[in-house]
Amino acid sequence: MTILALTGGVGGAKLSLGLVHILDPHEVTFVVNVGDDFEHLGLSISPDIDTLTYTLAGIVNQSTGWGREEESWDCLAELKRFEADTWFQLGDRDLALHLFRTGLIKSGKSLTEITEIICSRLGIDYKIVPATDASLRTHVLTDQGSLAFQDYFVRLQCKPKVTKLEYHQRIPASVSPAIKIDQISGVVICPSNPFLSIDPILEVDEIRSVLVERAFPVVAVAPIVGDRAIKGPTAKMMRELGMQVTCAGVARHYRDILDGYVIDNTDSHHASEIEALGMRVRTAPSIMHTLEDKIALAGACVDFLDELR
Ligand code: FO1
Repeated sequence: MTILALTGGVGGAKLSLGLVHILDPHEVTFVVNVGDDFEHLGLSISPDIDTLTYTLAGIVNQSTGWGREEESWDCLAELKRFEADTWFQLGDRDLALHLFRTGLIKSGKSLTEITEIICSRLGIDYKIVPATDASLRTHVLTDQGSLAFQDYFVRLQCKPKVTKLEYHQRIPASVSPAIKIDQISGVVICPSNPFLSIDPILEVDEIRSVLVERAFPVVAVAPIVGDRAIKGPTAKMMRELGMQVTCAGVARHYRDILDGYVIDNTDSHHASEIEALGMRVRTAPSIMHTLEDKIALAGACVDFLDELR
């Protein structure tokens, strides 16, 4: 039996790092968002998979939370000379991974198989699995029109006003074969952006339906503390979508799939409002600065799952 951790982006990778310090590889599977994936300069790029892979391998750039540590930028500088697209920062070491992945995709391997190969070459014993091997792409509808995810997020730096999210599937996306639905003992939804990181995972029908009809507990960690996102544009997007910008606003968004919700200590005044939605609340320090913070929050999630079982 295994816990699934649903994750995407930098906030998700932080809690995931905490989880690997308290769980063995057979006890947790990381299910990663692929809505951010795109093709750029002819390369297949899977940013959220790479953020988690680099984090668990201990080679992530600590200041950005994505990309490689000890990076160099010679290729990007040459691309600038050709007046190629350089708004998406691809470092030389990171490029090696994209070249490797793109070659394997061209040879017919699935993203699940490729991710497993990359993890094993980087010495990661844990299972990192894309939510689906099919094409599932997040599009952000804004006051500047419909934007592909990375256009919105990186090129336009989340400035356009969001009106709606869409998740485009060429064919109905089926769950990655590496996710064994009948082996799930619990689910942790990491404090990732609900619309950009978690909802695309829940767009995979089998994943959403197993969570709705669950035979195991599901807990989430609030990505909002006070009226601010722990990281990134979550609070701005919630405001633009007309949602209440508090941890309770996110709980309402997830209400069909949650048994438990971890909120920051400073937000304990929201507990009764959240419990009225039909879930239990646990308070914990949820801002993860140090490795100890990540391990403590991961421990609170796993204990909470045990309590709810
Ligand atoms: N995020 C940025 O804000 N700017 C970038 O130039 C950028 C480049 C990049 C390259 C490789 C990679 O794996 C991730 C990268 N990210 C960048 C992060 C990426 O946009 C993610 O989709 C977001 O962090 C959301 O999860």
